[in-house]
Amino acid sequence: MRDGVRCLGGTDAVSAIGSCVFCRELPEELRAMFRTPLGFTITALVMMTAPWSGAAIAKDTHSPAVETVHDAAAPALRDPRSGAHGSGVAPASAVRPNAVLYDNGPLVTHPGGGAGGADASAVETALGNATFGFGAAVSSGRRVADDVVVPAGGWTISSITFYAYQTGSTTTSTIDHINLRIWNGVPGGSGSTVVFGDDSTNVLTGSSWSNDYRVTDTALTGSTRPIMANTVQVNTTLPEGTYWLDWQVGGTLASGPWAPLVTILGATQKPGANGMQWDPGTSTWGPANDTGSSGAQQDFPFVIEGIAGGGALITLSKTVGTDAGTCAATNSITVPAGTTVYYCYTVTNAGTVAFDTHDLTDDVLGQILSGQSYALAPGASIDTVALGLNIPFVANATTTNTATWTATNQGPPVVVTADAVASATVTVVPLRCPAGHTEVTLLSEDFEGTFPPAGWTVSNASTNCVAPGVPDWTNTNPGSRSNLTGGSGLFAIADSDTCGGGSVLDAQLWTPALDMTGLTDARVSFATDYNDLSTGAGSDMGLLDFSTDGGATWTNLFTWDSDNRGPLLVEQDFAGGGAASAMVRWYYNNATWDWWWQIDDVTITACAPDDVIFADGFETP
Ligand SMILES: [Ca+2]
Ligand SMILES: [Ca+2]
Ligand SMILES: [Ca+2]
Repeated sequence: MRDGVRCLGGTDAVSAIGSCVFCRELPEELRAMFRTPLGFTITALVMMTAPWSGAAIAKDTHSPAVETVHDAAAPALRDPRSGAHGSGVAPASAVRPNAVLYDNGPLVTHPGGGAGGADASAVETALGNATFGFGAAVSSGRRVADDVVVPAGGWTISSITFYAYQTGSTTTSTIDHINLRIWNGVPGGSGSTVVFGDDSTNVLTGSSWSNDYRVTDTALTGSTRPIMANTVQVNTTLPEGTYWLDWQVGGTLASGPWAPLVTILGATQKPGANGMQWDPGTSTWGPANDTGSSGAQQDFPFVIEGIAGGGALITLSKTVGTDAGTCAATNSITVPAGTTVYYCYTVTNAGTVAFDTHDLTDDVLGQILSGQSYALAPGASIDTVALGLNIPFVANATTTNTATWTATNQGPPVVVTADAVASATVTVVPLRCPAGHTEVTLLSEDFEGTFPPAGWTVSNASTNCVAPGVPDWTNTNPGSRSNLTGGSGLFAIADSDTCGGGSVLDAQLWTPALDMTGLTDARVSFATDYNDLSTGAGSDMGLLDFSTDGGATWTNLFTWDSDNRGPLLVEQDFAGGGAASAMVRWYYNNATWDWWWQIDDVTITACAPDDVIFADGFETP
């Protein structure tokens, strides 16, 4: 029908009654001329055109920003007395928030004053307002936004109810989509970021008539705009601050969906109203101003449900160790391949809401807890060992796994959840020895006893030391230095600095001769601090050598001519396997009143075939 009409003076159509469409306001003196038999006063003239071949006036084609009382796009003024729309009886399933944290403002201006005794939310044209609703349709790309202040202590939000209508709908909801973003500031403003949601995911979980019609103050019983209450699940915690909700609505009808305004009887706007609308044409947010003569900026009604005061919050730690039945202290360990490690998860209630049910999922280990009942009060902690769980894992490769613990309060008044994530890493090192072999330790020395230790040899050719002999390899620490090696307690040191000017330090420290017959993969390891003074030929040097003939001849493993400061652990393989008389030496050479070399915690290991271990009695059958 509307395709056949054009409004005088432009395309600013207003409303339709039956087959008549009304546009511009008529002078008062002409209105009486057009009083209809039904009692309607015609307030505008329409020029019929036949045929009408231009663009339809239907508003949705053009994605208008608002639906106004001057807008004829929808069957706006279908005779409410026809009874065709709206029963006037609140549906049993009407969404009624039951744990309200915040209500952004009233929508109803006439409780029980609408069609069939339902509520009415009236556009107060008498005050110069003209907007039924602001466009927020997915199909139009428009969005609306409004602010909310979360007080100190924060909120755990379970759900938010938004309001929308589609002109011409029945009281059966046609709303099928809401997407929601929550910003920590003005949408799109500098420094504002989205802290929840996105602009596409449908988070609508329920929609039903709110027992309220959007109408005008001159036709309170209109029933073509039943307002639907639309609930979305949020389940998030917001700390104190000012936030903006920014949402969009989808429906199955062509009109809108439209976002009705916060409406207060006798006022053109809610005091301080600052609602905004997104214009996809210009990609800007603008004030949601009523298009009537009032021009008043509006707010949008919404209701937030949840729990106040810090809300639902948990923290999770995940540790891993090699002892069953205990919670390890670290989340990072290094083990040989094939080691069985044990994970432990500790959750702490860091919020103000008690939890009663727990789920735990690990991306490597799978589901660990499912619907576990445990009363976790605010401030309390519980770990999986205490819950009776021993969580073993055979580490054959380096593994970092991440777990998510979800704690739930099953309500009432509302169900809230909190999640926390934690990771642990098991670093797997290759086995020290080849298959069929076991590592054996041939020497272990921490220099805490007499010096040189039994079987060790100090060989000095130093000259002109202030106290000859003393600063050579010793554990008496003549320079009163700290153990800088990474070891502890006493250590071996050759101290050129203490030897004094004019001295030349030339000092060797030999291990005992070791029988490595039948062994392979010899390795020396030691903690050390080598402090070099100058570099180049003739300067101070630190040499690590080995011998397979009891010290008659030596092979150099490395020569240090620059700093290798501690704490430093050196692990050096050497070709001593199979030798009947293998030795290692530390040779601090040509130090002329330079610095020092410290070593501590020397071990020499090798690999023995398992049958040799048997034969040597390292292990009893
Ligand atoms: Ca506001
Ligand atoms: Ca020591
Ligand atoms: Ca040097």
